[in-house]
Amino acid sequence: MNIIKTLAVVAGLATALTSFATAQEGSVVGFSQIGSESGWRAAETSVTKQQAEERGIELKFADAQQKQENQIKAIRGFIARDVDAIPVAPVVATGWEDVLTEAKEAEIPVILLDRGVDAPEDLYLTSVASDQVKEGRVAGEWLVEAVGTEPCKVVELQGTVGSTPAINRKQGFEEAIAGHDNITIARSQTGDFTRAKGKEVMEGFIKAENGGADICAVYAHNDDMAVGAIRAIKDAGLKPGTDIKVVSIDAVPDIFAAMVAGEANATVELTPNMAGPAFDALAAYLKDGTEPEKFIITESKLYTPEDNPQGEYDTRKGLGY
Ligand code: GZL
Repeated sequence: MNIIKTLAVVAGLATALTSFATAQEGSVVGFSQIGSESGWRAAETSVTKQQAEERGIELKFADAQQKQENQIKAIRGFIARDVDAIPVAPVVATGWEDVLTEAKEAEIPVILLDRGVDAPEDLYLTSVASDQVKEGRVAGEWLVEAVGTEPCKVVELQGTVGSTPAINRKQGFEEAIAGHDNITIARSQTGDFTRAKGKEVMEGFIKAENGGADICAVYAHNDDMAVGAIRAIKDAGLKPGTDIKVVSIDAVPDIFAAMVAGEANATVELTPNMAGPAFDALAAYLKDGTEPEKFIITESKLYTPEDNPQGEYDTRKGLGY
């Protein structure tokens, strides 16, 4: 390709990139975040703020303290301010149709982050989330592999009641252990994705199951509840990771620290960077109305103590967890 043509191509690319950035530069978005219930949530918040800053987006941030009514109030506030877009991490799946309809009528695109909603798909521009059923399945498949044909009584720490990750991660895990009659879920209760509640509920499971002697494994819908459960197992004089296997989801630094200590066995990674793909889709939409994929699915990778947990801890620590 001759030098003139090359320069023309480079110039074209530069213009495209500039206009892409310009489409987003100076836009104002209102982010309705669930809260700060877990290390992963804190990382998602910090990554979202950093992604906005890198793009020159002004981010209005609202922390709902895990209450849907606070999210709905925040979204209405963003509509009143006529922001350019509203990213939302919906705490539960139901109860969004009215407020999402109000956003649509105000012609403000809504983007769902990390959780889904039971509402018509035309009420949001796109949804960026993991395949949460797959996350549960990967966790279950690890346990099936780990126990073989040995009898294994599992206790389950569920996420927030009515949230799509709690519903889907339960479904996926049950799919994976189906047909393996030696593995049974003996008790299942919500720990609301928090360490404190995870510890409290695990203490109850241990009391109910012969001081924990009858429990083979704990499956926690997120690492924070698993870390709480590890505390409860140790307080009961048992060894997490050996007396009771620990499998969970998120891949936050502290679960890798537990693996280094031999106290956790497996986690399924959930990227905290849902905002990057979301803002890219928004830029294209604001620039020329390009409609993104309705569902942008992030990767789910299994990590065990064989996967350099110290290195994974070092990599993740400081990413806002
Ligand atoms: C899942 C996300 C969950 C995390 C938890 O996509 O919504 O919420 O797994 C967080 O750590 O509380």
